[in-house]
Amino acid sequence: MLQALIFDVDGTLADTEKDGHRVAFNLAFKEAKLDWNWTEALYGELLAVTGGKERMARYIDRYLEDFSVPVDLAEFIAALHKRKTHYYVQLMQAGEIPLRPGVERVLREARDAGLRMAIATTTTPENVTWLLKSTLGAESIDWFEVIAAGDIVEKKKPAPDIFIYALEQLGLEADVCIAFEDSRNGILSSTGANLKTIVTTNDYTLEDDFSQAVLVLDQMGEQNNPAKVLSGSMSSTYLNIESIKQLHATA
Ligand code: XBP
Ligand code: MG
Repeated sequence: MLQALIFDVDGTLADTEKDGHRVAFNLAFKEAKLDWNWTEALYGELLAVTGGKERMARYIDRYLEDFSVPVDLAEFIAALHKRKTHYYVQLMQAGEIPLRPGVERVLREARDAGLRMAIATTTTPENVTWLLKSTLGAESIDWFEVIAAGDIVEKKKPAPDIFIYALEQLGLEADVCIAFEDSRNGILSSTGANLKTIVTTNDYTLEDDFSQAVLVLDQMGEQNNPAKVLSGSMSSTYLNIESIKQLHATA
């Protein structure tokens, strides 16, 4: 029997990457007088690495030829990342990024159905709480029994550690839970923790390999805004708790 839903955040609950994280990185670079500019296309490449600090480290290592690397690179990156988080939180506070279609409804239906909920994400914890606060109100933070985020585990997605941590905190086995993801790194992480996984794609992840997913949709959708099934099958025209329970039971 299905007991809990475990959600990724970036790309799954909201389209935060292009107009959120990317913009915040660029603001932090500008403030630090770095002439780095992460375009939408470049950011798509950089998303191969999860974690903002790890992403900057990859950029310095692979994309910059003439950059004189600071003696304490980790400290340099951590300071830059702190400013990036500051700008990202500002964007959330301004309510710049809405939840994706169907997300709020699925969360509310899950609560009404008595399902437990958790979050498993690579992003910084305060980014998650501010997204929830700005879209659903401060009380929504308590809808999630566990918010597993950021540096709480050593190895970020695609490693399964963050989902394993969320399961441990819930005190549940993977087979009574289902995960929601949007990316290849995400599904590698969730299925690595033995979780059945429903994927909603976005512009950055449309071409990713989701062969391990129990269902791939373009969005959760709504009654008046149907989801497109990209792989697998669903009995309803949009994702609801009944269809999630059915997928969990049969997939
Ligand atoms: C999200 C990420 C994060 C954010 C940046 O991946 O990769 O790195 O882009 O967040 P997922 P921070 O959706 O798979 O969890 O800068 O706070 O690390
Ligand atoms: Mg994601």
